[in-house]
Amino acid sequence: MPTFPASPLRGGERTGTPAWEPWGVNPADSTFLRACRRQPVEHTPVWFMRQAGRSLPEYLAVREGVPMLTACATPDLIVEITMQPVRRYGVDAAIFFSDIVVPLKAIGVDLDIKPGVGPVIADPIRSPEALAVLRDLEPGDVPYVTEAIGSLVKELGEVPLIGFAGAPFTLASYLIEGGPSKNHDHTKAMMYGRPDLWHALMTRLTDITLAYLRVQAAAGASALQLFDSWVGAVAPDDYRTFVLPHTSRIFAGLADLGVPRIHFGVGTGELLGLLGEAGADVVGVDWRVPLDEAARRVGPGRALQGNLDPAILLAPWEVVAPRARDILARGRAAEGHVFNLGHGVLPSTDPDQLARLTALVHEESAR
Ligand code: 1CP
Repeated sequence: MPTFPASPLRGGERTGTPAWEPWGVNPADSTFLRACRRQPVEHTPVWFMRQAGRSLPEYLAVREGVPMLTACATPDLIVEITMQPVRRYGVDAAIFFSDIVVPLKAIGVDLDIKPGVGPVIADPIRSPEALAVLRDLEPGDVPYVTEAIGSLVKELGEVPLIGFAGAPFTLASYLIEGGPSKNHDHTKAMMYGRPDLWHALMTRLTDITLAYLRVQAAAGASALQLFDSWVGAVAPDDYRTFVLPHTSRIFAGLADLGVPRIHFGVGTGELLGLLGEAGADVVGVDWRVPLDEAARRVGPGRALQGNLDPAILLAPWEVVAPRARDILARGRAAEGHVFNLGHGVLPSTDPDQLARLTALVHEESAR
């Protein structure tokens, strides 16, 4: 099997310039980007976290025999898989097909994505010496990202493309634990017990994440989502001390790009105000807090994204429809609302449910 390709490009070219203009079709007026910017929209835009992937037969077909990290480094596959849910559902945004550990792999961290498990790190980072592996990321480290985004922007036309990265806390958890974790024990042990090492690690990850998101915007992504999936494990005071300085630096470091910045985590009900403070334009909300209450907690000046429990899609459509209507109604309390799930699509989801949900959101939110 091929491994991650060598990087033929080097250097800092192409960072910093949003690149959707050159092809003459500009998604800037799309419903999705307008909602992110809290501008009036004709209908509530909708996309689904993990909309590409194991719930789609066409995904399973193209992934057959191809390891996940190989798929993430193969532009033709990235383009095809990213387009699949756009073709099937008519969602209002595409999300770049990749994984949060791709930039770490690209700078040389020894890791793999194991089927049915997730990211596994060969040498977990638990000492100052181990930090040395986390060098800066340069655009030339991820030429397949730049190439795939360039092709996608042409193919998508006026449908915006969301670029993404894992947030420092969530990346740190994988790097310190060595893989997926329920309680993040080693992660918290470092955070509480070795704050200097913790902040040094978070600072390295912040630099890498910022550079990686800027590469995606330079290549043409028209919004950027930061996935801090596991940060709900942290209490608010600890978030302020150990996480907020780093996520704030990421959002501040993207401000000049002019693309909407989305900030998402799971189990973040008690952190919503702090997520708003971190500086994103849109705060993602999981299914545990109703959107009208989330709007109150996040405060003014932010749009919201969410928040149907992905497990509801496993129930009959008669159960799904009123839940979706309730979310649309509560979403009106926010200054802008992007309909989404409260976390990623579950692998056993029937794609027809997502097709019907997309249609319901479009029809019933029409102004
Ligand atoms: O072999 C396979 O098919 C691997 C399954 C898989 C897939 C399809 C993984 C491993 N990642 C992905 C794609 C992926 N990862 C996307 C696709 C784009 C889309 O939305 O369509 C995205 C956005 C991610 C991001 C990601 N990876 C997150 C953040 C989002 C979230 O769901 O919270 C996280 C936490 C990961 C880690 C990861 N990668 C893969 C798995 C199974 C996991 C989770 C492991 C765990 O439970 O800790």
